[in-house]
Amino acid sequence: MTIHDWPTGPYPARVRIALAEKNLQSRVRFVTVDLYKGEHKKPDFLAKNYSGTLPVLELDDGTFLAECTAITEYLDVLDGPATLTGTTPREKGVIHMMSKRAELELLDAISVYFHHATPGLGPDVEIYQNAEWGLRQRDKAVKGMHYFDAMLQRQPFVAGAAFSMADITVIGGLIFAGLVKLQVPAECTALQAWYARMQERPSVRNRVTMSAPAEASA
Ligand code: GTS
Repeated sequence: MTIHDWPTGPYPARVRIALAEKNLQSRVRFVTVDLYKGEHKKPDFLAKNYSGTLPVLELDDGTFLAECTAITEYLDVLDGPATLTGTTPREKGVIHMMSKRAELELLDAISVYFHHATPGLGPDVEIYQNAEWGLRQRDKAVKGMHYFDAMLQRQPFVAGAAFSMADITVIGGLIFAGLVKLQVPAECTALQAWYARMQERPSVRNRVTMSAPAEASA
C-alpha cells in the first residue's frame, strides 16, 4: 500500500496514527505530495483524489481511498477485528458521530481558518480567501474545544470508555490548532489533560518520523 501525504499535516496525522495503532506501518510506503507547491491541485493528483486533499491511500489493486474516515475504517478491519471504529452497532454509531463532530466543530473549522484568515499555503495555492469566514470558523473551533472539554470531563475518551477514531480526529484538530497557534482555552482542563495523555501514545508521538526513509518499506 502507498500513502500519499504531507508528513506534518494534521489530516495525514490521523491516518498515520491509525496505521500505528493497527501496527501496519511496515505495510505502507509514503509518497510526499508538496502542499506548499500546490501539487495536490495538479491534474496528476486530482486523478487520484477528485477533492485534491491529502492523505490518499493507494491499494495494491490500484484503488485510491481518500477521506481520513474512510481510510481509517478500511485499515481498522484489514487484518482482524475493529479496534478504532467500534464493533457493536451502538459503538460504531457513536464513534462515527463523534468523529464527524470533531471534523465539523474543530478540525475542519481550523482548516478553514488556516486557508481563509491566514496566509495558508501561500498566494499560489490560496486563490480565494474570505477572511471573515475564516475568523468565524476559528471562533467555532474554540467553541468546539469547550464542547470536547465538557465531554472529556465525564468520560476518559471522546466517544466513551475506549480510545477510538473519534480521539484521533480530535488529536488532528489540536495538531492543527498548534500549527496555527490557536490555544486551547486555559479553562478546558479536561481537554488539555486528555491531550497530554494522548501524547504518551507512540502512535501519536512518532507519527512524523514514521515515514523516514529507513522505516518506509514497499
Ligand atoms: N475531508 C478530508 C479528509 O478527511 O481526508 C480533508 C483532508 C484535508 O483537508 N487535508 C489537508 C489538505 O489536503 C492536508 S493537511 O493540511 O492536513 O496537511 N489541505 C490542502 C488544501 O488545499 O485543502
